[in-house]
Amino acid sequence: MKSSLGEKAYMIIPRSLLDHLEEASVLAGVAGYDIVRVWRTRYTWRVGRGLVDAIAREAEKDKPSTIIFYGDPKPSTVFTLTKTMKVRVVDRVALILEIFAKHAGSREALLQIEMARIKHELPLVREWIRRSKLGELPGFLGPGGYAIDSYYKHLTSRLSKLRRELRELRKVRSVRLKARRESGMIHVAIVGYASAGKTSLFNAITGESRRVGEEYFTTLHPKHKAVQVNGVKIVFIDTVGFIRDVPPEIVEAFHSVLEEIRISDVIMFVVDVSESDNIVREKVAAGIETLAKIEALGLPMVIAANKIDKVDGEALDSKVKLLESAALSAGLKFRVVPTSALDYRGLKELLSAITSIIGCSGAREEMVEPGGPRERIF
Ligand SMILES: Nc1nc2c(ncn2[C@@H]2O[C@H](COP(=O)(O)OP(=O)(O)OP(=O)(O)O)[C@@H](O)[C@H]2O)c(=O)[nH]1
Ligand SMILES: [Mg+2]
Repeated sequence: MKSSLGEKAYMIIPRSLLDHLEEASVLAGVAGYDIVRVWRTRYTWRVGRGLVDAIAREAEKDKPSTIIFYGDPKPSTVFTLTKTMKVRVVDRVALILEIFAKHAGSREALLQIEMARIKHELPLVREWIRRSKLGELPGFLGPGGYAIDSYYKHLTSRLSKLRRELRELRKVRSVRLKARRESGMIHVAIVGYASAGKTSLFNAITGESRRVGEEYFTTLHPKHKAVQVNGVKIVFIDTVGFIRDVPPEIVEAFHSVLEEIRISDVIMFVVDVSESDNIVREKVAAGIETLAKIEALGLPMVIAANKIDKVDGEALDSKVKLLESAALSAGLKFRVVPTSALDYRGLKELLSAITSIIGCSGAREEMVEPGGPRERIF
């Protein structure tokens, strides 16, 4: 994604992740970078000497402010790139955390993201300290050995302070969550890969008008809205999108949102079925993996096979089969419902599936009542 206002950046992408180049560029764009050149590398964790020199030569002309290494470079690789190029180096985790930091919607989210960023930075700072002891520290990037030592101490003490503050905030939240459980209302967490159409479905069901968009991470803070379905009050929760290979730092940064998912009664898993079989398979696997990490896989799940307005009948059948087999092999209790948030197809069936999967409606599927203000939907 190009933006004339973005910071000029280079992207280094490992060959094994070339299929993800578009996703990487979208994320870079959302984080505010304008990618002026893309470099391929053989490894996900390092860059060969020849490539470093080639990049450095071009960087003399282009003068990028940042290099995004869309992989998991070792601290020593980041050190080498920074030292040779004299620019900031951002890896995949740091890039995603930058986006999250820009959009954090609550104090808790902000503190969690800061904590994740510090934890991610510590190994890099340790590498700088190690190199400074070896006398390799370049003078151009500011601090000498002593300054780096004290920066490290600053980070670790900030980390303890953040831990304390988050512990307090969690106490407040657990009181709120307990009240939520005692309210007796059914909570449905809308989850799924970034851009699958979670917010569009949330809006269609609840009559809200939250922002939707093609770019990833349009939604970063959750929103609750209650609607009446089959005489049952159901609270829908719109959440942040998943992405593949979510690193533990990022899962942790979203502890508060993910906990909301974990204590829900039903998971509504939105999948964009207009994409290729391979992409659908990969994104479903990424979603299942994230749900497993947050211990939410045991919950009943309704899978919304979304964007069917872009899929023909035969292709849809095979997509539904694909979703069913992925859910079966993950051992889920699930139902698949084809939907379109665009023309509202399948929404009535989606709501019926939700109420029946938790035993609220039994065979009364035809009795779905109007939900939010947009009564025409149902
Ligand atoms: N054709 C079609 N487009 C859809 C449908 N649902 C969503 N979209 C489009 O897909 C894009 C992403 O929709 P969102 O609702 O923002 O997706 P999201 O899952 O909430 O995305 P994030 O919050 O970024 O994770 C938008 O451009 C929507 O207009 C659908 O059923 N059909
Ligand atoms: Mg959204």
